[in-house]
Amino acid sequence: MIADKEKASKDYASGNIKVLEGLEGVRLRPAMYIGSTSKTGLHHLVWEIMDNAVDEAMGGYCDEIKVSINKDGSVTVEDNGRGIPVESHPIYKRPAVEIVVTKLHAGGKFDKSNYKVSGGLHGVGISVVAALSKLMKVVIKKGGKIYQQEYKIGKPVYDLKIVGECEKKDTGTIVTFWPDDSIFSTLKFDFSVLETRFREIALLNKGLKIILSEESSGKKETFHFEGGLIEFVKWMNKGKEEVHKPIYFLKEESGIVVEVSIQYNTTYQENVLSFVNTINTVEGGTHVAGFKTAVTRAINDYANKNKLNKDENLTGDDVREGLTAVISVKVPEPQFEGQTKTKLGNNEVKGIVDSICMTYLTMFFEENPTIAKRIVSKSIEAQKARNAAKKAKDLVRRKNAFSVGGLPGKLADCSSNKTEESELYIVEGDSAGGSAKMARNKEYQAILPLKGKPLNVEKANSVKVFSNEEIMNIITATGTGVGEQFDVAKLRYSKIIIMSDADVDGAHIRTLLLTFFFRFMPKLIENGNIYIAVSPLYKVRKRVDHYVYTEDELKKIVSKLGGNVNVQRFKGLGEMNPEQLWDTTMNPKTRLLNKVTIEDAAKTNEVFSKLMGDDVEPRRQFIAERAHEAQIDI
Ligand code: TTJ
Repeated sequence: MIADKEKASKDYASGNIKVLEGLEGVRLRPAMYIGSTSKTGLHHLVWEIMDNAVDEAMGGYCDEIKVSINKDGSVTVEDNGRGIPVESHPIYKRPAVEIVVTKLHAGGKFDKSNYKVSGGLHGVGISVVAALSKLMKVVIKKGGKIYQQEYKIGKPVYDLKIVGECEKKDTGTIVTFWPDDSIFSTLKFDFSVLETRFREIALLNKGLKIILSEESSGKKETFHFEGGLIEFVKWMNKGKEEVHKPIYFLKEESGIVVEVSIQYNTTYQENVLSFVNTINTVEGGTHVAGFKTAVTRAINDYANKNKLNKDENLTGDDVREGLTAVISVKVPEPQFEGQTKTKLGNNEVKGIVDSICMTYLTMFFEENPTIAKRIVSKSIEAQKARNAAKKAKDLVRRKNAFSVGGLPGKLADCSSNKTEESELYIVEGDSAGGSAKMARNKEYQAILPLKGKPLNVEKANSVKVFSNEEIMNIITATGTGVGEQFDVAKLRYSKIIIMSDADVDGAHIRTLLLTFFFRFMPKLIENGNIYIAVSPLYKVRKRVDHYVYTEDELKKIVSKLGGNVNVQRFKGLGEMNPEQLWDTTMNPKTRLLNKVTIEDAAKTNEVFSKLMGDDVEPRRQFIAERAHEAQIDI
C-alpha cells in the first residue's frame, strides 16, 4: 500500500509537504534505502535504529543498549543516552524529534557537531524506518520528563506529549516499531542474525553493554566485553592453537583513531577483519592496506636486522599465514567505495594506519624477541611452502598440457564456448552427477561431479591444496587460475552453480566449496558468478506433480490440495530421475538459483572458520541448525 499523496497533504501542514514527498519515495522504492524488502531489508531496520544508539555510545554518552523482539512482532531499542532533543526546531518550528523521525536524511545525527564519528553506511536515518513501519513509538526521557510521540507510516499520530515524570538523571531514548506487512515479504526477526551483529558491535566498543532478548522464546543474551578487540581476536582463534598472547594498541593521529589487535595461530589461513566506525569493511580499503604494509615491513625489518632470513624478503602472503587480526578505525568522514560500499576510500588513512602500526610493532618486537622470532620463523615456513607449491603448480600445469584441452577427465563440458551463456554445475556425488549429465542441456551446461567432501582449504597448506585432485579439477574447469595468475578474462562459464543435497552433508559441502571460492577466487563471488542451486525437498502428487522446496510450503500445499495426496521425499539429488532433476533444479525457466554475495561468503567463512576446532559435534550441530541460512536472498 502506497501513501495517497492527496490525502497525505491534507493531513499535513503545508510547510511539511517536501518532507512527505521524501518519505513517499521511501515507500515507493524501499530497496533503494534498505537494500531489499526481504529478510535482509527487514533486519536493516534494526541496524538503522541501533546505529543511532551506538553513535550515542561512541560519543561517550551511553553505556547500555537493550533490544527486544516483542511477541507482537515489533522491536524495541532502548539506550541510556542523552535522549533525542525535544525542543522546537528553529526553522520547522516543530519538536526536533518530530523532524528527526519525519524528515528524510535528518537521521539521528541531528546536530552533527555533537558527533565525532558515526556509522556512515547504514545512516539513512530513523525516518526511513518510520516510513516503512505501520506504527512507530518514540519515548524520550530527558530533564525529568517522559515525552512520547507515535507515527504511522512516518506521519505523526499526535503532537509530542509529556506522559510522565522520571528522575532527572534517568535519560534515554526508547524506539519501538512495527514493520509494515504491505512492504516486507517476511516480518520475522531472526535472533541469531541480531546476536551476531550485536556481539560484533559490543566487541568493537569495549565497555558497551548490549542486552538482546526475545519475548516469545524467553531467550536473552548480554554482550559486554571489557577487553574489546583483544577478546575479539581470542574469540576468532577459539579452538586453534595460538602462537602468542594478543598484541594490542590504540592510537589517535590527526583525528583518526586506530585500534588493532593481532594474534597468530598455527593454521595457514589469514583472518583479518576490518571495521570503520564499527561497520565491517568486507572489501577492505586504505586502512587494511596501511596495516598490511606495516606488518610486512616490520617483520622483514626485524628478520633482516637479526639475520634470521637468508632468503629473499618475505612477501605479504608469507607474513600473513596464520595471522588473525582485527583493525578498527574511527574516521570522521568515511568514504565508502566498492561494489557493496564496504571498502574504505579515504587516502589519508593509509599512511596514518601504516605509521602507527609500524611504530608499535617495531617496538613490540624489540621488547618481545621470543614472540618476534616465532612469527619470523612461521613466515619463513610459509615462504618455503610457497616455493614448494609453485613447483607443484608448475608440475600440474605441465601434466595438464598432455590431457585433452587441459580439462579434467571427469568434466562433461558443454559444446558452447561462449562464456556468457555457459554454466558449470558442480554436483555432489557421482550418482547425482550421472543424472545431471543425462538431464542437462549439452549446448550450454557442463557438469563436474565431486567425489565425497571437498578439501577444507582452511585447514590445508598450499602444497596440499594444489595437489588435491578435486580442487585442481575445479580450478582447471573454471579456467581462471588462482592467486597472482587469476585472470577473470579466462573464465569459461558465467554461472558456476553448486548443486548439493538438501541435508546436513550437502550444507557442509556447500560451505566447503564457498570457502574455497572465497579464499581462492573471491573475484568470481564479487562479480556474481557463483550460485547455489535450490533443489526440492518433496514431490507432492495429486493428478499433477508439485515440487516443494520447504517444510512450510509442504504443509500449505497438502492442506490446499485437501489431503489424500502422495508425498515423496527426496533424500538426495541422486533420488531424482534426470527428468525430475531437469524440471526442478536445472531448467533455467523453472529452477531456483541463489546468487552468492561476498558478504554471504565472508559470513559463511567467518562462522565456519570459527568452528574449525577439532570438536566435530558442535560443528555438525551448528551446520544442521543453520543449513537453511546457506540459502540466501535472491
Ligand atoms: C543529539 O544531540 C544532542 C543530544 O542528543 C543527541 C541524540 O540524538 N542522542 C540520541 C539519539 N541518543 N539516542 C538516540 C537514539 C536512540 C535510539 C534507540 C534510537 C534513535 C533513533 C536515536
